[in-house]
Amino acid sequence: ASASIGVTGLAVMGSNLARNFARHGYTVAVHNRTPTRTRSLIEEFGNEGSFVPAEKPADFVASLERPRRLVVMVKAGEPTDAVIDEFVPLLDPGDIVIDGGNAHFQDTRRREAALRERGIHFVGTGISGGEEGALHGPSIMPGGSAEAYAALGPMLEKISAHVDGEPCCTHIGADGAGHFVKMVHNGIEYADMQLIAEAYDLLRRAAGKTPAQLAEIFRRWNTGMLNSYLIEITAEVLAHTDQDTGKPFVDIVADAAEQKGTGRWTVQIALDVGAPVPGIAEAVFARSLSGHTELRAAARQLSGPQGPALTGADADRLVDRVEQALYASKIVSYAQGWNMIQAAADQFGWDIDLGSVAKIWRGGCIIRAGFLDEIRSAYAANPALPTLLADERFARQLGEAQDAWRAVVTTAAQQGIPTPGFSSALAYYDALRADRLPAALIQGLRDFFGAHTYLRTDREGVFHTEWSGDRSETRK
Ligand code: NBP
Repeated sequence: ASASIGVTGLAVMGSNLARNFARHGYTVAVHNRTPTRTRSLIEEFGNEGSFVPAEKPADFVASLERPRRLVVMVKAGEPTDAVIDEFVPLLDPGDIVIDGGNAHFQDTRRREAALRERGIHFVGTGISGGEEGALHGPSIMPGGSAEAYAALGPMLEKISAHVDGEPCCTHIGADGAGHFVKMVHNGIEYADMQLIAEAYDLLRRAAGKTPAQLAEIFRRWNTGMLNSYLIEITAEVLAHTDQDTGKPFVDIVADAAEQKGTGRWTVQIALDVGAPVPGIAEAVFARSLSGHTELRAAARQLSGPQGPALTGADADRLVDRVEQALYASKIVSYAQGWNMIQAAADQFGWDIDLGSVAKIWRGGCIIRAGFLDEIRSAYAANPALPTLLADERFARQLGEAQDAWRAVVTTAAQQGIPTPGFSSALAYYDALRADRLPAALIQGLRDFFGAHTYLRTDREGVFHTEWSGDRSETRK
């Protein structure tokens, strides 16, 4: 046995991760169901470090030092179960199976429990950053036992991205915590992209900016409070010209956004854990709506507002306002994501350090941004912060942005341009800060038609009004 770690599943993610380990000086055992992938990894990149290729699972396992560390990097779902079933009989108590795929956290909890019975550690690990991240340093979110992390964490930390000398990898919490946090990362990524798309749409249609001008605007924004990877690549995509037609690239791409499922999971599971994430939900539904070409075709003749687009100083003012609205809405969607992580941690008994989640997303992952340092500081100042919106600094920034934010939502409505992300974020902000919500009326209606009862503001107890009788109130 000579390899410190093994990777099975050598499609783009697995082979890049294996190369990343090898480039950091680890001897890496490599295996893939179809051996041609293993061979081509060795042929193309074998000289980058020390690899031990194996075609048979038994040889692969035999080449690993103990405790064995075995990274599974295959398609999530049934393929992951198939690989676990194939390898587990070859392993011994104390060995560590790491699932780096995009698993559903409930699958991870199930697998962790099953392997724990056999004395084998299962580390469900979120990995973000796409193929480039896997090769050059991703953000890594491992779940599982503290004991497994002690034997594995230093290696993962070494190959992760680093910001200010700190690794973008930390032990998230027990069983499914790592995959849960990775899922919320992807949900926030959906929300970020939706807000960026709304900013683009509004400035293009309401302020008449061209894709080339917008590329410049996003480039400028990337030097300010919005500084982030997604803003940076937005400028790149908007500046790109289609080589065939000479048109802006953004104009030749079909306007139906696809999704692989982690955004949808985030929303489904948010409902299960009782965490309101309307910003992420709007982003998932906006993608879904964009793909419904039959609905869009049927509704195309519906009338819209007549008003002309903004010009001159008005258009430029809208640019500045949209920057503010984008930032404020971003704070709101991150607050929703963190709130969801906290809700799940309470429900599943995970001891998650909310500040360290921000810390490990500062580099490597798709939502990496300077802004995450501020989230980290907010939790450092108050680890029990109930919502990011209550942090003094964020509260001040939201207060400063709100006039521009409201003007943007107004302009969008007047111009007939959909901005579900901006609008819903503003509604969330206004709902949280409201003294009274109309939920009181909803409770009254529920009691009227279904005797669902209500609580009172002034007295303990559960009450019902005899709506169909004398309207007297009884305590239940
Ligand atoms: P894919 O998700 O396309 O999976 C391909 C790999 O799974 C191949 O190695 C394939 O082996 C193997 N595999 C399958 Br499919 N069924 C198998 C089975 N029954 N038994 C054994 N192996 C099986 O690869 P990927 O895009 O590299 O992603 C790997 C994981 O990383 C996924 O879970 C993905 O969600 C996650 N992820 C991807 C990204 C990204 O940017 N692509 C980012 C973060 C996480 P074969 O060669 O024999 O067919």
